[in-house]
Amino acid sequence: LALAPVGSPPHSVDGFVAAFLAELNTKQGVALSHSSTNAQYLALAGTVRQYLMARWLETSRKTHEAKAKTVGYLSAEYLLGRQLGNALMASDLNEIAEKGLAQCGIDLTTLRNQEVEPGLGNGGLGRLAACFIDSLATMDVPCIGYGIRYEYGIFRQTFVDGRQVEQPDTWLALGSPWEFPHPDESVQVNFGGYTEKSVDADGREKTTWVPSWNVLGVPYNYMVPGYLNGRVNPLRLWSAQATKAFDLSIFNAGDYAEAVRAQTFAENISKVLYPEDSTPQGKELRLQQQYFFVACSLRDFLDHELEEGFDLHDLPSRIIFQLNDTHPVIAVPELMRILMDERGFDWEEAWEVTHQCFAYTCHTLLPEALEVWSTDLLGRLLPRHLEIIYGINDRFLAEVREAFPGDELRAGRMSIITEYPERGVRMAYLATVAATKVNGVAELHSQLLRDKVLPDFSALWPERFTNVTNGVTPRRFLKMANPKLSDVICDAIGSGWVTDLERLKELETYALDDDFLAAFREAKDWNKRRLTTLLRNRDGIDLPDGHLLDVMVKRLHEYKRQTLKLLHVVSLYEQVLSGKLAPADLTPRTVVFGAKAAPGYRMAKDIIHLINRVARTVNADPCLEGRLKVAFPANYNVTLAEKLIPAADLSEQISLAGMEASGTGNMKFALNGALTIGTDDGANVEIRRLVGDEHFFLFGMSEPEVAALGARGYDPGAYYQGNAAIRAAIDLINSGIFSDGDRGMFESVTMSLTHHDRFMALADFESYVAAQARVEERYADQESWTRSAVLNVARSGYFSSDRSMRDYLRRIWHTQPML
Ligand code: 26Q
Repeated sequence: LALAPVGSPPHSVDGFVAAFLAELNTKQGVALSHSSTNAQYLALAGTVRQYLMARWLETSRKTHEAKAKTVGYLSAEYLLGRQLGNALMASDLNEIAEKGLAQCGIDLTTLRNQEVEPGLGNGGLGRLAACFIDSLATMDVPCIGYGIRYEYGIFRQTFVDGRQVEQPDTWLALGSPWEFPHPDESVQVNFGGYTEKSVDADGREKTTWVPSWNVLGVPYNYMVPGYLNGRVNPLRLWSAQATKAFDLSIFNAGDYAEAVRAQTFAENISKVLYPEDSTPQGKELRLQQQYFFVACSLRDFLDHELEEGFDLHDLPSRIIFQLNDTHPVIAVPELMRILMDERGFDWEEAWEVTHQCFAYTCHTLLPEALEVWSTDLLGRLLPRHLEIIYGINDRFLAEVREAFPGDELRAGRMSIITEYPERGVRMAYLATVAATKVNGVAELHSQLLRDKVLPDFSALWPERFTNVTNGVTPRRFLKMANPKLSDVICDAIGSGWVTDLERLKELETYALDDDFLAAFREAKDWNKRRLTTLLRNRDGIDLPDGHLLDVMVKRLHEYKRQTLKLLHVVSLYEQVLSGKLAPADLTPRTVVFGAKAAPGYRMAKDIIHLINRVARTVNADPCLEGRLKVAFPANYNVTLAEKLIPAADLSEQISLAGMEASGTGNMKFALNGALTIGTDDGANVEIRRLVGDEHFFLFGMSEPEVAALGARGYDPGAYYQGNAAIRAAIDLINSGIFSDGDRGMFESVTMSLTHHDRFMALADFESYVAAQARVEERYADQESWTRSAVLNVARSGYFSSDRSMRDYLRRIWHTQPML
């Protein structure tokens, strides 16, 4: 008996109100008159879910029926941001919900603000995954996002006396209305134990993995709605639970307390997101997380997505797994293991299929950020996988020796196994050997990946390497985050840009239209007022009117050079203090920082402390006449980004050239009409090329210049001695003026700058200050500034994640939209 899938409530205010009240009464169990904001929010989410449900079921049916090739996006992180606004937008329910709720005496904005964002990622890489799955759904491409349902996402940052203090992110505490748990589709994941060799009836050697413990992966489905197109793809996040075997037989013999302890042990696996570190620590739990979600995901796809009896030799026609950095690379030996040990493939057959099923994206250039797992740990946790990795390496090195006979040095350099500082598996090498394609995330980054990180591999397999420049979803980061500018754009060129961002080009002619410029500026002012209200309520920060809003928001890392921005601020302050600069000659400016530091990254935390202390002193000093302010709202996240970015005038993208793989914040700012001050790094290179030199403030050394200076020997002390402004700024920090007279408080930061300065902030300082002077000059001419801002918007269509997805489809995945 084929039952039709459930229908949606009627797409009308009445239909909506009926569905909403039914949710409130029957699911939340409260009457409207007695309902809390949270109950109302949960009921609203449930209502919106009802509208998406029929599309979800229909998408799944259609995809299975077509046996379409699917993208399996494997990512340890998804930095989704709030769901409600996106779901309303994607199902065209905004107006209806607003009116319907108003009839119930409820303000939609209040309910939106009730939502705690799922912060299941650290920063760029996790947010990129979220943008990509949005674009794939919007482009009608079958995709399953696979990841981990962390019980605690990225920590909540607070400041205590200006220092970062982390609080657990309890995002699930008030309910999680966007997920559907499916305990019925749970998957068992094995760990530990040993392997056994035997010979089967045909005389073939067979390996059996005898694990020593296991956990259960419970899938939680999230709906990923395409924009107004009826498609709803799944995001499947795995949660770890103890299995019966785990708590009853292995750890205990009727000992209840021990059984509960074992349960906790299992559930720790998906307990908490690891904060990104400048140097990965090789923590066992992190490896458990990686294998856990990857094993669940492969099992899920093979057993639940493919039809019964599917011939796995044809697997590449049905799936391409995209590895979001090396975090999921253990999927490679896992698929090999399944094909050989469970499905009877021989090595060559299994390798052929595995190779075709994976592609790898690298997101870094910093050598210390590349993951290496000790063979000790791997062998203990996943003995069979380590054997397979050795097998992959042996065959790979044989190929290298054949291609470069006698070149043992090369074979040593390329080995997946390193011997120093201990024997370990270089996950980036494993990924590169396994993948059909390896890509960097911006043109410069992909070039440096080929030339500096993996040169031997690109010599061996030049055609394997490619670039796909990152992008951002215009739905969340322009239409939703910046409704005023979106209206201004729609009034001029219609609404096609929302799914075809290159159409923003049509705005170019409006850059000379006074009415358009006025409307554009009005939208920016509205965004600033909205931000002012938010920061007053959220942080007790007041933003002065009429200031240039200068924004640097991103994770705190030395290579990103928040200290360069800070030195500029300190230098301006010092010049006023010492009488070199009249306060009246300062361009009124508010510098906004937003940044989390990894909890174990000492220097990053010291820099946060310093920024807060500088802010405290500068903001309180009347000598500046209120013309220079520093704002550092705590806990920068997607929700805050959506308010900050649309309000910004100036976007700070000032990493040392060659260090920032791409950046994606840079794209969000340009798309929202901020001008960029930036180095020739990551995607800045492409932004500048597209928006034009006159509309971008370039400064600093180029990557080759950085390399040359490094080779000559860089001496930051010489810049400190030789540049009076640098010296005065650093001396001011060391004077104790920001630290109640304590001259040693920020020694770690100033000593690092003057003695090591690994990221050459001092070398770029003069050029940066000169570029800031050009900023001020341009900003003084509001008309010219606004014209540049408009052209930034008009020329940023390339940075849509829809375009990134088209590039992946064509160059890497070889799949098509279903349309
Ligand atoms: C690794 C091991 C142990 C614990 C944590 C980690 C870890 C987690 C997250 C390491 C790195 C990350 C995230 C990296 C990241 O966000 N990279 C950024 O990726 C963006 C998307 O491609 C780029 O735009 C940025 O340039 C890049 O820094």
